[in-house]
Amino acid sequence: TDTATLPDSPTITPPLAAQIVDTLVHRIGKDADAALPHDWLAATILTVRNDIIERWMESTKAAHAAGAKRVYYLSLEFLIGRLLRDALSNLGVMEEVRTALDGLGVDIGELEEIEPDAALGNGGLGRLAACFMESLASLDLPAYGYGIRYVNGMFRQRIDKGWQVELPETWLRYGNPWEFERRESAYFIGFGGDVDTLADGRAHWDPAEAVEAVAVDTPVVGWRGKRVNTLRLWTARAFDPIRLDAFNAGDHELALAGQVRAETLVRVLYPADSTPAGQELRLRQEYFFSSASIQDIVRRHVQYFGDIRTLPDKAAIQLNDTHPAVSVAELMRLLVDHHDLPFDEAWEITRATFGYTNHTLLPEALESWPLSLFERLLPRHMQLVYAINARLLKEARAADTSEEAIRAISLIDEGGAWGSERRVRMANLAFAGAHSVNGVAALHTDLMKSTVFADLHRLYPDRINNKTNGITPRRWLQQCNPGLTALVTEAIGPAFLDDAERLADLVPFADDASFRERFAAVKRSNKRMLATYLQESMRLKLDPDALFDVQIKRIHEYKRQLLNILETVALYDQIRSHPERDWVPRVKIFAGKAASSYHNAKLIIKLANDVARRVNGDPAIGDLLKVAFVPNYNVSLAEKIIPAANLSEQISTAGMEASGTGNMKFALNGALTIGTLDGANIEIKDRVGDENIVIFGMTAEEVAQRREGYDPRAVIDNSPELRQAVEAIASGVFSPDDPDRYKGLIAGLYDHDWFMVAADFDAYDAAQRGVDARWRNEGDWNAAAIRNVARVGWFSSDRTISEYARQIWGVM
Ligand code: DL6
Repeated sequence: TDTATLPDSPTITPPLAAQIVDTLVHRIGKDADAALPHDWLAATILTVRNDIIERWMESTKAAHAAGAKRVYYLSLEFLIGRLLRDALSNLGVMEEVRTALDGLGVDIGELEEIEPDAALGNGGLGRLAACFMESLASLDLPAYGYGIRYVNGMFRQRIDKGWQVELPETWLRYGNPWEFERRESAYFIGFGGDVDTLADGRAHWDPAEAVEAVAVDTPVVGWRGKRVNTLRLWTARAFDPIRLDAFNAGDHELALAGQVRAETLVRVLYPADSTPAGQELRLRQEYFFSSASIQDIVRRHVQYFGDIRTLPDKAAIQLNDTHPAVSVAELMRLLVDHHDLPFDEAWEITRATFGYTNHTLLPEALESWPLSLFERLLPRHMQLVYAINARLLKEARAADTSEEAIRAISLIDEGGAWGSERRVRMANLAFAGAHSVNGVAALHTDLMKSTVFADLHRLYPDRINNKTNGITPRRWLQQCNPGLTALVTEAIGPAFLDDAERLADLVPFADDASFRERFAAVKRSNKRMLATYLQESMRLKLDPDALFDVQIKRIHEYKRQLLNILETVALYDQIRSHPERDWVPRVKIFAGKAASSYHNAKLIIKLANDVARRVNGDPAIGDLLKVAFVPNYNVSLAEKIIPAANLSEQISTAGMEASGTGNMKFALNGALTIGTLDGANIEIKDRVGDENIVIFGMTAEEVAQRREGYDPRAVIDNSPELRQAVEAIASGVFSPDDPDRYKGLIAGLYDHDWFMVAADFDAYDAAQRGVDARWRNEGDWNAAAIRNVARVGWFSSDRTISEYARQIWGVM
């Protein structure tokens, strides 16, 4: 085509359309006539990437030249989602690229839709890591993210007759034009074997097996392209890709076994976010990526600064939960065995370098490894853990700590009860090896001090601090909600694009009736787009004027999707019994994945689907109530649903949700929260004001008190609405094909109800009817929604990262 013709003078950059076609021809090997959509996608990415690479190199060189301290964020999960829109928008070239593609007859929207999600994470923890990477670049802070390049990320969820089916996610099917393999950055990672202790206290570890970790880099573009940082994900390779002796002897499987074993390490993301892995592969993954990252950090430091003892001045390493906690022992090993530092000095350096973030208090999610497994796989690290523990317990004894507290502080859980085995406690190792230990919301941090880390906190009272989570407003407002972004810009100017807290300038507009109408029109248009999408993808017809009530997140009993479903069933019953009443039309939207081994979570998905089938097919209900379980929840789906939500469900049992970040995304997009006083809901309430949020249920303290003598059966019997809903589900009203399907689930409610669903039901139900009443006053509803948008700028991850940078990393 004409546009492919390059100008004669090489000094003039050809127009963008010509560059894209040139890339298509010379890099992809197709012409415009033969190109398929994913060829156009790759050509577009490779073309805009040129500019990104230049900025990337500049960023790296400037950090070197300045001798800058770098931040290293170690995380087993990065839930990135798609990158094209993010990169174009942050570079400010979205319109230019759209126009160029238009001219080539290619719809950029279609390209955006076929880009696979990089789903290298389970949920909140992984998505937080992705927001943090973007904010680090936006704040111009030199940083590396370190993780694993999983070949298959978070599984693809299909809903088959209402049941979750897990299918492999194949995001790398067409290659990944964003990434660069760095064959020169490769490290030896050993497992097993023996340790020889040398006379000087050092040790020589002779691993029984080893793999090679190879770096694969993805550029992370900050807002306005200010800085480009690196997300370095490790892939694994066998040192000997093939054993020729075995191959020539005819044993082809054995010949390739080493490579298969190496690839297994990076094959799949562990499919749970708060259940114990208990599997050797998981520990191998953790050590593999921790060791490669720490070796890389130490190598870079020595190369640029010479003296390993200055490491804490030039490197801040943040452990995203305990998954990388073995890094503490790995750094000690390198310092003591490879850099010949005395143990005490190595320990000072280690503690000054690491920070640790805790993301959950759920006991089942606090990682610990059977000591026998840890010792077999990492014999030298086991020795170091013992040595660190001896030091730790000596300090504890010197501080007059009781024997009971000593047992809680120890890095080793001595087991014993009912013959349980000894285990290595990763949270205690991370706590001991870090100068800062932070929680992710105010309540969570307080609970860390009074529960799981109470004894460690008493010993080191200055170590625990709070860093309330945040979300990047680029992805979660500007990119996912262009309509609202344009409206806000028109009202208050563009300053909020650079400083989300300037959204506060919008507060007075809540009282402006004409602005409220325009705000409502944007929301309605987002709802219409979502309704069209759901009509096309699920063949479900929704009324865009109904109240869109949304609960999207991992399916977990503590998040209480069951409470929401029970209330839905109660509402369904009420509408059927009293059709004459003035009901507010509602659409209940659910989405989320359950860990493949989590029986009750999968049953809750089935229940949501069973309820949806019955309610949606009931002509007596019409459009007054619709229920949708949208399959395959991921970042891209969240970007479609959140801008269309009116009501955000954040209804965890108080004390159990560390923070939540979905709650922030919804509020930023003008949804009202219905929620418990849990996690960051509390801080959202403090900022948006009591009258702009719907709070119900027990506090964390009340939950703890209520457990004593809690009798859920009596509670259910005393609540006519709850009893009716529970009995309907238990008796098979929603599962006529298998009337006993939910007997066990409901029996759990009667029997123990650990998550206090029954105890909070009436308060929740009343709060929902209060929501109906508020919804009827459109002006007031929209005013409250606008105040939510205006007052949650503080939850920008730029604010969170600034706090980490100043108070933990010392880089700002
Ligand atoms: O801090 C990010 C995110 C919080 O917002 C959620 O409340 C919390 O549940 C989540 N934690 C995990 C736990 N995984 N582990 N271990 O994902 O972290």
